[in-house]
Amino acid sequence: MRPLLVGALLVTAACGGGAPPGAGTLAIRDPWARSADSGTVTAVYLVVTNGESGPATYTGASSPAAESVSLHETMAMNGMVHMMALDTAQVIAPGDSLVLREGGKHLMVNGLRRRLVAGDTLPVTVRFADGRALEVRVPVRSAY
Ligand SMILES: [Cu+2]
Repeated sequence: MRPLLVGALLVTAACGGGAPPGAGTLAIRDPWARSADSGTVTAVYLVVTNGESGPATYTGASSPAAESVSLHETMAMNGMVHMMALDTAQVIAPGDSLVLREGGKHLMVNGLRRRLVAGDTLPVTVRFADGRALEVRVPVRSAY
């Protein structure tokens, strides 16, 4: 899948000429969210790829369609599945990715202000320590 360079307006100054698309940039790939009812919670999965020459630090996310968004990790302990809130700052080394996927890290979206059904998009803003923000339109998939 092609990386979504939705934050391009904010990062164009950092792009080197002649680099392949997606290289030399901070990009979000493969976003999706689970369908959910209004007033409930849902999870967003995506990959933040750091193609830049320096580290990038994820500091948080938000959505105008939700009360709050936090970074969680799902872990199995003693045969039970738990979710833990992670320290919000996540350093992504150059060439590395922050991977949010089912059964692992995810964005927990709390207090949905509207129902999300398959085919909708959920707007999410992902923020970094240097002040940059990547806007993502996250496609909604059926929960089951
Ligand atoms: Cu969670």
